[in-house]
Amino acid sequence: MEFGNSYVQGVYDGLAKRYPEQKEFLEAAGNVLKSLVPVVEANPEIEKQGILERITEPERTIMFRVPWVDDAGKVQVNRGYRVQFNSAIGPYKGGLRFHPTVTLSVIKFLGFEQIFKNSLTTLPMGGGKGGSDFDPKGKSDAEVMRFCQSFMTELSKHIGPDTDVPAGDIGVGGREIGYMYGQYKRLRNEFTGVLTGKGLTFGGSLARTEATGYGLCYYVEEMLHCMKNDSFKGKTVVISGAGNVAIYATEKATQLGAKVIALCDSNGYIVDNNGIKLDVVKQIKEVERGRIKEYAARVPGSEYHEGCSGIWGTKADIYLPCATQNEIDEDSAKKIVANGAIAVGEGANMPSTPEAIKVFQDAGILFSPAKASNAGGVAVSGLEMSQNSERLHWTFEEVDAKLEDIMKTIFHSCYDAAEKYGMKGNLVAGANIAGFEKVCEAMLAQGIAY
Ligand code: NDP
Ligand code: 2IT
Repeated sequence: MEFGNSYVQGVYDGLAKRYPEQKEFLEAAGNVLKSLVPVVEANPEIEKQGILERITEPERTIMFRVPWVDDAGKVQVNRGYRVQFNSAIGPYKGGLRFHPTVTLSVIKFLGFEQIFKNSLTTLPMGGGKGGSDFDPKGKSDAEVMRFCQSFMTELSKHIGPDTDVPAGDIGVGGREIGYMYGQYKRLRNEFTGVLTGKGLTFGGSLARTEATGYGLCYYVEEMLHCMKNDSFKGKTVVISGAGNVAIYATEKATQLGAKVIALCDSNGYIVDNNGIKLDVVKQIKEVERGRIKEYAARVPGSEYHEGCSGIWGTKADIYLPCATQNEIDEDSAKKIVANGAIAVGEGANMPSTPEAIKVFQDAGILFSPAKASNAGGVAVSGLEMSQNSERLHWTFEEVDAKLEDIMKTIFHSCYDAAEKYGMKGNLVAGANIAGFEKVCEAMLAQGIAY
């Protein structure tokens, strides 16, 4: 990667040399470093104080063995991770991902992105991420419980309500958070807000389940309004994924007057030109933990196609990738542009490859980067921490109104930061810069330990 600045180039080249196998982390770090070149050039303290070298190296990386017993009585072993990336502006905060593709590189990319995302929310949260290569798919409830208990037995030594507060991500929802919370409480004899995304009966926040998907739509609505004098109303929308983020993005886009016509899982995608029936999707995915293919069998007039990438060939006005990283490559991006899209809003973390982002930017379509437009989940996690600290519950309406306000504020921070550095309309650069500025200021103020 070329940066046109010798300091930034040196930082990136150093990372590439030290972590040649960490493809996802290098992709995320390269993207952020590229946006920061004008900031570095305007502020010599950044180089002098080694801010970029420090911010790209986690404060702490914890890797551990997770042994558990399956239903047949056999011992299984997975690997657990928690990367505590940056605590300059608050306790480490970020989700846990349980998926067979989890590696240190994946957790590092997610933890790195989380630093800037959490800063953008305006709330006092540092960046972290964790997870395991455990695959919850096809496991019984009892197996998932034993895995979560074993995972937390080690993780509990490293987290705490004022130290590090994990939450959900791919493969970790209310069920897993509940089992992990129970184990933490058993081990520590403490009832604290050590995890977010908890059940509503034990400290969870209303609207946390909906927050990422709803927040994504609030952000995109504001982007459409401010940059194109437009809105979701009357638009067709393609959404990838069929999990937590995709489901609640579908719900909010529909409430805002759009018609969502496609969803997918890792096996294939469905198209329903009459508009996705979300009650059917919720029944299949949230209640039965089934496959999205079932939808086509239950809803006449809808179709199922094997394979995921075909979803980007489905014509729509707005695309919201909400499944996983690098799900939109250059070819898929070209299809989206050829379909006449007006906007792409990232719900998943880093769903578009750098080549895909270039295609969108060259075509002049609106593009909102993940760390800005999917920050609603962690923002409401921050509000859950506030409620836990004051031992109160806020109403759904109160949390939802705060979420909408935070998402609009994030849009304007990104827009304004891009404009300030001469890149008007480039929300990728704006999000990286606006997220970085607060963390950088805090790091400079706190000095380093000799
Ligand atoms: P879920 O586990 O609830 O759902 C993930 C969905 O994406 C499932 O439908 C899954 O299909 C699909 N998926 C996963 N991997 C792939 C793949 N390789 N190819 C195609 N589809 C895939 O996770 P979430 O909805 O919580 O997370 C989705 C994305 O949003 C992730 O990138 C996550 O990091 C991000 N995110 C989540 C937040 C949250 O609050 N939950 C907050 C901010 C970002 P299948 O069932 O077949 O695996
Ligand atoms: O990627 C993310 O922002 C999340 N998975 C949510 C993290 C959180 O702490 O709520």
